[in-house]
Amino acid sequence: MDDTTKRQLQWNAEKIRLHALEGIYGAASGHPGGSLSIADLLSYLYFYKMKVDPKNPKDPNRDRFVLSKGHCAPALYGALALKGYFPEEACKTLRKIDSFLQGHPDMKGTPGVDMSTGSLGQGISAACGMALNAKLDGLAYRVYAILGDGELEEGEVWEAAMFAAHYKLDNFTAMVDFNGLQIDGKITDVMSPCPIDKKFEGFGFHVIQINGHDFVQIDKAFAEAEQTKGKPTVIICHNIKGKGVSFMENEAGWHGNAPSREQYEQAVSEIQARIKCLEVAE
Ligand SMILES: Cc1ncc(C[n+]2csc(CCOP(=O)(O)OP(=O)(O)O)c2C)c(N)n1
Ligand SMILES: [Mg+2]
Repeated sequence: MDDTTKRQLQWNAEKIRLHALEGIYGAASGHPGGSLSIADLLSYLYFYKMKVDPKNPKDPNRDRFVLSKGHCAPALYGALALKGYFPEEACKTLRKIDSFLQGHPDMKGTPGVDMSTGSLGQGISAACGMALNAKLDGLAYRVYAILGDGELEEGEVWEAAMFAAHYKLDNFTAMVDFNGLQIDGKITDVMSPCPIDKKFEGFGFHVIQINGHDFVQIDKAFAEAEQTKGKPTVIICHNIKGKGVSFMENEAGWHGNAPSREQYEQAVSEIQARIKCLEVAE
């Protein structure tokens, strides 16, 4: 990946962060920590990897994305708006009465959303069904899903994993946002899903581990996933919850709390400063 592409993806990730926070601040509710931690992955998927067209959101041949950790919808909405599925201004209407941007993704109301999610564990199951459909119908699309590391505590995740390996879903790539925290604190204190790599390996996955904020590593991992035949791939992304806002990073308290006005302004100024640097470097 060349430097210009990398900067463009970083720029999009920062804009996703801004849109996520503006929605959460406006709603005075939502999930900033986990939204910020997947902004880089969403930027890569929507602005580099996935074959999708906002003008034709229901194209049967489009790649599919499922946000299995649906509480991080504000980041997904940021990516979809930037991609052109709906106006960026709409991000401010998150969780408002009559808005099409609910607190969790709604495939019937929001253009570009492939699966309604929010009940943890269910998204990956639907994603595997989509991947099997591609195999049965001889379609070339690929399916991507992002799961939380706390979400791995749900038993349904492992039923889906068993299914994906059994049906040799090599067109399916799961990403685990391994940020070490869930709603109540450290995943290792609440109910440890570790070792995550060995578990997925045991369930028949090809396992890759990366820093999920590094676009070069992300790109290499996806190339490896595409070359892996006969089994699904999981990319375990060593991420930082709250990434990109100094006082939110690695703090479980920012799982599901909205910032005050002062905190919001501080967060925006940190992100805007990085956006400015990226624009100067262009
Ligand atoms: C089935 C189910 N149980 C509980 C919840 C409530 N809940 C929302 S987020 C969350 C913690 C998820 O942690 P993790 O997957 O690590 O998310 P992240 O750190 O990426 O925000 C919980 C328990 C839910 N959405 N679904
Ligand atoms: Mg987590």
